[in-house]
Amino acid sequence: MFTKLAGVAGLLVSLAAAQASTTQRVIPTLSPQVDAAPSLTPTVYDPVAPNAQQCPGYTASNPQNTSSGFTADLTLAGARCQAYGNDVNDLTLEVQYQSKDRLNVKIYPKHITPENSTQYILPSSLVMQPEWDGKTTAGDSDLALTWTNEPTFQFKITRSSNGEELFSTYGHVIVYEDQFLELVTNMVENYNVYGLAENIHDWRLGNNYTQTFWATDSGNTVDGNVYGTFPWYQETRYNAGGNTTSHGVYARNALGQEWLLRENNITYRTLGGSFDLYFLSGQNADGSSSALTTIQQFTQDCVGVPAMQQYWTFGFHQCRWGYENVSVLQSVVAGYRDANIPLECMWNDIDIYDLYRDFTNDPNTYPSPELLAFIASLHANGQHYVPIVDSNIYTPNPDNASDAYAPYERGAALGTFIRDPTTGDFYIGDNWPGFSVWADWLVQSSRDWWTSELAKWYNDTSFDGIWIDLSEPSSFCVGSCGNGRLNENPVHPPFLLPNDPYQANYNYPEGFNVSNATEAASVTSAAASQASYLASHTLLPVPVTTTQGRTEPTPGVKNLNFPPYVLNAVQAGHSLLKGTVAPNATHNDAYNTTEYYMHNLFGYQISNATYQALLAVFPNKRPFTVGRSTFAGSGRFTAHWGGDNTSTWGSMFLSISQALTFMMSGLPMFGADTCGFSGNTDNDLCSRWMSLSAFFPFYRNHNVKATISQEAYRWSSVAEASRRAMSVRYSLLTYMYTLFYYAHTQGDTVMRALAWEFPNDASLAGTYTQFMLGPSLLITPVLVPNVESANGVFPGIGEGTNWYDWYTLQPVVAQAHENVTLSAPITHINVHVRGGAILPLQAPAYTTAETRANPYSLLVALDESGQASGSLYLDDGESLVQEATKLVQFSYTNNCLSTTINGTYHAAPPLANGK
Ligand code: MIG
Repeated sequence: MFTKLAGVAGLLVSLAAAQASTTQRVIPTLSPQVDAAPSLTPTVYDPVAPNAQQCPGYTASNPQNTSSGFTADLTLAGARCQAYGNDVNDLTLEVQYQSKDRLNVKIYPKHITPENSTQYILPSSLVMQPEWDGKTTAGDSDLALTWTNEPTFQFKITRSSNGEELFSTYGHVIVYEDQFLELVTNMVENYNVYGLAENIHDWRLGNNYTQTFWATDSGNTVDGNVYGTFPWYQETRYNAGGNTTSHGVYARNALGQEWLLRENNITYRTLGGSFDLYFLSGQNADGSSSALTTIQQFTQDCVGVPAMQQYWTFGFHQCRWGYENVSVLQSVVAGYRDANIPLECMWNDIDIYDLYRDFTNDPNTYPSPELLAFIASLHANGQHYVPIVDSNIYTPNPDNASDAYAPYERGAALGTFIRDPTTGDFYIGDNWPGFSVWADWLVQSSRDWWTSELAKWYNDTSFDGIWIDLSEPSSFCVGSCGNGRLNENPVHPPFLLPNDPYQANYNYPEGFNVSNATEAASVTSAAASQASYLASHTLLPVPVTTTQGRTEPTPGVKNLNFPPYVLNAVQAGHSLLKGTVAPNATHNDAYNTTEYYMHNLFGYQISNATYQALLAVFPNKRPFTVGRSTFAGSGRFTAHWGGDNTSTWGSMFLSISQALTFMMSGLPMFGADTCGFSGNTDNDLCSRWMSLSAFFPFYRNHNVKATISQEAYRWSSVAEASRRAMSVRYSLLTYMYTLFYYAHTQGDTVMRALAWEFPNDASLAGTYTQFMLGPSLLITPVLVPNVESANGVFPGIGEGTNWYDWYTLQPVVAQAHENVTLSAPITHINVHVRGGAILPLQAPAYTTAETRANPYSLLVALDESGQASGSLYLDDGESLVQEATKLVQFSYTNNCLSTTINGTYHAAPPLANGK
């Protein structure tokens, strides 16, 4: 309470000080004019946009059987329609029964070589490409493809066993142009579709939703494109007779794209590339199908299983933008220790840098000897340290010898940065340090340079992992704005900073006016006075924006920066140029591949490069890297945080949905900025959020600069809620770790939707107010302000499932589908254990290492027939390749506990007792 009050008072004081000064502050040196891009009308909202379904479609001919399926020619069945690009006349269709549960349909230009390509076909060297298993044929597939030429080429995918139609373009044409692909599938009424991460949206996507994929740095825009691209969805059908079925569709294409979920159909559109569709049957050996099996088929077979994480990474992480110097870090570490709230890892944001430049430490506030001593003290206490690395590389002022920046010089000598096609020289955008360049991950020299820069920095900053930011990649101007202007460097970002005068943040969570009426009133009046000042003063020149009509397709020409199809992208003006490296920027590979094709992969590649770099710094240690922009398959290299959310109840709620979509996308090491990033948090929200995130795999509190502090010890109830939730989490660390083992070895999920665990209960189809951790724990969080209870259901009751309260071990008494009101005082989060589970536990301690050294105990929660089972995975917690592991399988039946042990890894702590 008092700290929060002081925080608000601080803002008021700084506003008063700012208002007292009559001189206007220095305007950023890089004018926002360079950020002006024409404003476009998104095609989905453009009343005069062409309807590509009026294109002629294709005719299939010359079908040829292959050992795994068949191929055919597709020929444009009429005049070019030039909807959003130049129609490609001749295509190849390739149908492959790749495995029993996976069918692949590829459509790509017939006359294509890398050199003359009018399309960029995503190579397997960049993104895993599922292949034929060498034995499956149409005859033994779960899936069947049928096609017709009446009136043009259409195909459908059905389930072999019962003819259930899973995907069908019947009634629609296929459109294939150099900058536009379109395909429409019919859908059942009121379909249940999930996935298409990354989105900030209800978990069940619904049938009135457009998912745009174009990686962008613009916060957690609800319903907009955000940081990541996972072009895959899973569909569930609650058929009559309680027979629920599930299947999945993965469209392997990295270009800017849009998925239009509409009543009775889904339209899939990309800005080019090829159709590379994988249909997943979701089928189990007994012929039934399920969401969890579909997810496994996607993760294991299509994009690759997620990286196994080091044990310590499951501890609690504290971060903030605005930790000014090493002693502030020290005081935060001490604050946690004094409050006895476990702190596993301390983070640094861009405050650490000298002039915002990667791989540097500010000599005044973060002098290396002091920082190294601080990190050594963390390590001595079993704690860890992770700093940020931004995706941009500062380009020094050539006219100022003292501005030299060695990481740039070394990269430039290798010619390793993305290029500006108009000059042939490096593409120079802008970011925190000023005019900047970006590494070209398509060339090996870039990746080697990255490894060596990180290794050098390690000498000054003995990190345990790396946080990769701004990997969309983010640029603060439009185009290669530094061309001819490098002598102005270092330019200041073309916007005001969170702690600049008149930029005070007066946002508080919903309900703050109820719980903190007096403070809320002063905040409101301070906000009004700031707003009225801003209304009559222009602090920054406003970018001049013009409106541009959509471009027309032109034979022989591809317009990369302004493709004829306009994505509904969230940046101002819907421009693809805004906020990032322009699509026409080129790479240094043999084909001078453009960013148009690579854009959505920058984050995937920088995470991959960082993974390799960490392996070089720490041989045979599982790399810990947390990235912002991700693509299907990124889970093999990186963890992910949810990006710039807000300190609101709505944002906290949506973090559950965001998490579930990542769980089903092969990237389970996910967590959201706990207590909220932008805006001020409050006691109520932060207590609930610290409790909620304790059940997310990646557990980190992070906060923007210049809002009130939100470390868990700042309020007594947040501190107590955190201690309690963490004691549950740390007791169960080995359960979480075992879940990761199954994710890593067989594509299992870690957090789980209730619908996945209870597939026959249609009432759970959209539920994300509650979720499960693995198969055995049910979490029922408080998601609204100023209440003392939480509502939830106990799935499976009446159908053989029973539940126990985690804290009291008392059985739950509830009716099937009953919306139960559970007591939830501010420091309490409801956790229930599913009957039938055996959970290995350890007494929680301050760090994961201390916890891991404690004796084990077992929680045996009997099901209705008096049985239970569970497992425990053990290894050294850090090696990429383990010398020995151990998997213990527990089972309890007839009043007798038995174990099966595989592997020889020796864990020192004994099994102490059970309950
Ligand atoms: O332009 O490094 O999402 O977590 O604190 C903002 C400052 C850059 C964005 C990240 C956020 C981080 C912030 N960064």
